[in-house]
Formats: sequence, structure tokens, C-alpha cells
Amino acid sequence: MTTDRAQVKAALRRQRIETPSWAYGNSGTRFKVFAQQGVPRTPQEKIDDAAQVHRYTGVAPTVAVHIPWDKVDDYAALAEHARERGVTIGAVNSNVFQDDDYMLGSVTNPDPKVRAKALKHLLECVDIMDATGSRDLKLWFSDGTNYPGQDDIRARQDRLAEALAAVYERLGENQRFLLEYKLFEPAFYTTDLPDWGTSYAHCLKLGPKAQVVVDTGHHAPGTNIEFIVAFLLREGKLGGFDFNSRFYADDDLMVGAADPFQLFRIMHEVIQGGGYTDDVAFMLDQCHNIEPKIPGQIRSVMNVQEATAKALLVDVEALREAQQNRDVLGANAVFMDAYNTDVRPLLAELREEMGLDPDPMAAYARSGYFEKIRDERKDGQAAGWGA
Ligand code: PSV
Ligand code: MN
Repeated sequence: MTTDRAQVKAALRRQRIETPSWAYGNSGTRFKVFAQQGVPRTPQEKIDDAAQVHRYTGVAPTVAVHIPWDKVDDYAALAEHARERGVTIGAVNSNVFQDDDYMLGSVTNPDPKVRAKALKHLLECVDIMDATGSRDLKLWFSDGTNYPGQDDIRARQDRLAEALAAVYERLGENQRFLLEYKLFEPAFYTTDLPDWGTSYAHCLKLGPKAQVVVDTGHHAPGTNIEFIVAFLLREGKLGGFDFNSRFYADDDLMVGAADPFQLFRIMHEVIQGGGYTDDVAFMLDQCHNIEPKIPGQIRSVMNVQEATAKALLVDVEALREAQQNRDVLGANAVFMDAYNTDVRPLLAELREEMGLDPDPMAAYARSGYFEKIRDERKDGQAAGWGA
């Protein structure tokens, strides 16, 4: 194993994990959204909660917004609110999936009026990025069809390409878009961006400001996500992650909860592929349906840190040597040795060096913040899907 603890800690100190504003609001399944106490009522309050996650972890200084869930009159003022709380606004997530008009698709809809409306929203999201100083626009489309013959698969690709080109044109010098794919849901027959290959092909045509984002919950069961990561990094096309974990489909559970070994394997490819830089956005895209939200986010950030620490501990020289010597079991042993290391003491040590409590979960629980928001936010409409 790599024994240079100082180097590993320095790399962990540099880590940046972005939390999503929607994780702080109420969420659920199509069967029930369970209301929790102390849930934010405004985008500003979501940012206040995100700031708590950064306060106790020290590595979550940005918060992603979702438009229109975080719609405000003055986005520059929202960015200022974030700065005052010690965080900044990260990716702007577009939403062209919740209006009635989008029943048969947004940018791929057969109706040109609906396509124009969707494109207008995407361009407005770039205006918002200008105001917030955000670098990344995250594009996810629920577009697809439910029945064979419902629409022309190739025509829908043409419409998608046209919209993406228009958004690409509008991006500023230091802005980019991250194109997200998802196997299925809400469409059940075809999805217009179902996999990384489709996303990659569209991004490749457009240029360097178009990058693929890997949402870890958006693949068929058994998909080797770290292979996708390695491939995209090699091609310079990995823009970021939407981290979460899943047992079945797009479960949006806490990252590292279902399969911490997969997260470790992903982080290993990130590090070895040169992706452990600011050019790759490490974002969480999760919902906390039954667990408290701020602690859920803190735990998730810690899970990513733990997987990263283990990946940083892989003895790369020993691994290469074993690989060169065709030593299958030796190479695997080097890999597993790092994974099986208990990195919690190292992370506790790092947090103390950063002036943080070594136990972020306990520190937050002691802080009294939950009791405060529970009382302060009794009245009004709690934020949730569509709010
Ligand atoms: C879609 O399932 C997704 O992963 C996209 O990133 C959305 O923006 C996000 O979830 C929130 O609905
Ligand atoms: Mn996502």
C-alpha cells in the first residue's frame, strides 16, 4: 500500500463534493412523499442546509440548483446568499420534464412549439449560470417513447442534436454542459439518451464544452461503471458524476450505501485516469425519503471520502509490477489490500488537521441546528418535488 499518508491526506483535503439542493427538500416515491420536520421552504433555506454539510465535512463547498425548483427573481442575490453562508452555487440543473407539454418529450417532441419552449428553458438556464457564476449546466431529458412505432427514433435524434447544438452555441467561454443519460424511466420503450455511448456521440460532435455525466444509478444492473469511467476519461469526455446508489433501478439512495466496493473501483479509475481534478464534477444526486436529509448528505460525503481514501492508498507501483508479471492473484491482492483498509482513522486525523470535528455526524447532531430549523420552519410550504 502507499504509505505516504501525508500525500493521501493532501489529496483528500483538495476533494470537492457538490450536494444537490433537492436532497434537502421532501421527496419520496410515486406512492408517497413523506414530510419531514425542518425541511427548507425556499432555495435560500436549502442553501443554508447545504452550508451545514460543508461546515462539518469541509469538502462540500458548492450546491447544485434545479430550475424551476430553485426559481428566484434574482440569481445574483441567491449566489450572494450562498457566499455569505460559506458556499457557492455549482451546477445548474435544467428541468424539461415536469410540464404537461412534455408528455411526448421536450427537445425531441414532434411538436416544434414544445421543442422551442424546452430550448428556451435550457437557454434561460445558461442566463442563470451567468448570474450565479456557475460553470456547469446539467442536461437530463426524460424524452423517449412508450410504444413501438410511437415516434421516429432517428428523427428524435435529429431534434436532440439540434437542441444540443443551440445550447452549445450559447455557452460562455468558461461554461460547459454535462449531458446525462439514463437507461429508462419515465419512458419505457425507447429513451432518447439511454446510455453513455449516445451521450458521448452527441458530445463528441459538439466539442470540448460538451461532456458526459455519469449518474451511477442510471445503468442496467451489472453494468461495469468503472469501465465507462476509464473509457470516458481516456477520451477526455468525462465531465462529472451524479453519485447515488441503487439496489434495483434509479433508487437515488445514499452513495456508497448499496455497493461501496463499486464506488472504490470507480474512484480508482478516476484517480488512475487523471480525473481527480476540478475538471470532473463530483456531484451527489440523491433523495432522502426516509432518513433525515442533512445527516444523509453528510454520510454520503463521508462515503465518497472513504472510497477515495482507499483508492488513493492503492500501491500503484506494486499493482503495475504484478500486472506486468502477469501475476493475476498478486495484482488483485494489491487492489483488495487498499479496499480492505480501514481509512476512518486517517480521515478523522485529516479533519482534525483541517480544524474540523473528527466525527461530522456527531458534531452535526450536537450542534442544535436540527432543533433550530424544526422550530423555525414550522409554518409555510416545505420544498419538495416541483416546489
Ligand atoms: C434524473 O433521474 C436525474 O438523475 C437528473 O439528474 C435530474 O436532474 C435529477 O435526477 C433530479 O430529478
Ligand atoms: Mn442525475
